[in-house]
Amino acid sequence: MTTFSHSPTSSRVMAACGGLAAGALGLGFAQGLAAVLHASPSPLIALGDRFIDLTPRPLKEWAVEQFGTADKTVLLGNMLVVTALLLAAVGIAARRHRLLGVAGFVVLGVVDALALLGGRGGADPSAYVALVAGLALGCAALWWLIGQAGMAPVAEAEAPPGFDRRRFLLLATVMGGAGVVAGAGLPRLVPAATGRGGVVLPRAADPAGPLPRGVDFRLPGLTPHLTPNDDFYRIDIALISPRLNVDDWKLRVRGLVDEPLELSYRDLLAMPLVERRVTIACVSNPVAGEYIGNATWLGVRVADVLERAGVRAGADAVQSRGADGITIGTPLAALTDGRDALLAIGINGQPLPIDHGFPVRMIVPGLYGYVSATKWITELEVTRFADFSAYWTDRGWAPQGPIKTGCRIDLPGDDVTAGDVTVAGVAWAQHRGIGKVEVRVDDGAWQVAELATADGIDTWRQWRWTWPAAPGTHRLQARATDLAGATQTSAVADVAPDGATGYPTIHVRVG
Ligand SMILES: Nc1nc2c(c(=O)[nH]1)N[C@H]1C(S)=C(S)[C@@H](COP(=O)(O)O)O[C@H]1N2
Ligand SMILES: [Mo]
Repeated sequence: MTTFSHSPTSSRVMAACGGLAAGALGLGFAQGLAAVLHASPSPLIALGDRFIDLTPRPLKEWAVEQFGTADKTVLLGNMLVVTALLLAAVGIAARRHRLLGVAGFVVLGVVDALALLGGRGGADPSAYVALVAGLALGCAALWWLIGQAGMAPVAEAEAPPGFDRRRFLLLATVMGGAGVVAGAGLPRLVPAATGRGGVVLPRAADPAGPLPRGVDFRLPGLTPHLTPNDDFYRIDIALISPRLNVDDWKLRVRGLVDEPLELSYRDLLAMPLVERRVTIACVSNPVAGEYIGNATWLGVRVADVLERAGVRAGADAVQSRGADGITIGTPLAALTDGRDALLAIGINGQPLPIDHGFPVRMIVPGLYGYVSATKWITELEVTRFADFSAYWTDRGWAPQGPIKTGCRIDLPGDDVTAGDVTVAGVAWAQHRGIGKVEVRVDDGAWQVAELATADGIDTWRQWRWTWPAAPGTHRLQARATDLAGATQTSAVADVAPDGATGYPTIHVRVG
């Protein structure tokens, strides 16, 4: 057995380990308890949510640009590192006086409680229970552990009597490990975490019908007409996707309605199911970007649900809420004008993946996701645009977000051989339909591309054009025109506040 050498530095490191271990135990227990109690958000997620919500737009855009959809993993990682440093600091303080350590944990707990309090649409009361229970456990663990070391109250120069460093580290490791096990393990004990595995999608009363012949040129490297679920882009403010259970899920319909409703998943499935192919896009999709995808959606018409509740005169908007706390404002007209606005339960023949909104999300042809595509949806509030402002509107994005006509050049790659070269891509003008796509080389005349067969007006449309490519480096651009004859603008605009514009451009070296 080694006995602790009494250098203050080493004692400080020990104390830091103690803070970390006791903190991990408390935090892990609180995280686990939150899962068991179905408390949302958990202490860590509450912090992350506040961080995401308070991040200024330029920083957020920078993060998305740097890390893409991994931005959340990076944020979670950073949060864990900062939390660990804070816990270690509290441990060092506790070495001076155990009460100082307890005070440190309490301060961290209060910060988290404030995050819960100021969070999106209020936290569950049980979230505070989990936090307080974890805090109490953490404080007790710290008190005990530091006491074991005989560290405090001890003057720095004084030798802690009978301190066994190895035993202390063992205790700290066991304690921290128990925290990790509680945080990671307890949530797994919660029965039927989502119920997704047990969902069998009913058949559509009104199916999408087979894909028309010729919608997909099937060219290697060209975006397929239908986006596989695993390739579908993901954008949301949820640090961890809410895991909802179909047995507990409810959709409240309230606001300016004759009769407020509460629909269960079963109620929803009992309504006529409609299946439609719709291309959805993110307002943050840069010109030629990847935040767009086309899928077959199965769901109930939003209009049918609203009709059951009876929309009152004067309403012009529906504010929907997601279980991650988001609010989304959609024009009432887009939900009731006859287009296929759905409360979707399925995508491409599967129940919605958890990341894409299980069990129910909204899909509205023609509108960017931030004003229409509410995932993990829990509420429809019929209201007036004048009476609310939604999550992204509060952060400077436009209250209304119709999708702008656009296109992308997928082919060819950077290097080709001189001769006939296939240029191809997709074009979209949701709910207006694509009428024409043109390509030009080095600012030459616009050449009309061949269009794939249209699949309705709510999906994108593939296009291709054969380019007699001469050696040299060339600049290719494309532009789309909708069925009403309106061509996408050449004016270059950023994604904020209501969607990027400009012609997609590629440079190709012909050898
Ligand atoms: N609950 C919830 N729904 C949401 C969002 C969100 O942050 N939370 N983001 C919206 C945005 S901005 C887009 S573009 C789409 C993306 O849907 P997807 O991740 O399934 O592609 O979801 C929309 N629905
Ligand atoms: Mo979006």
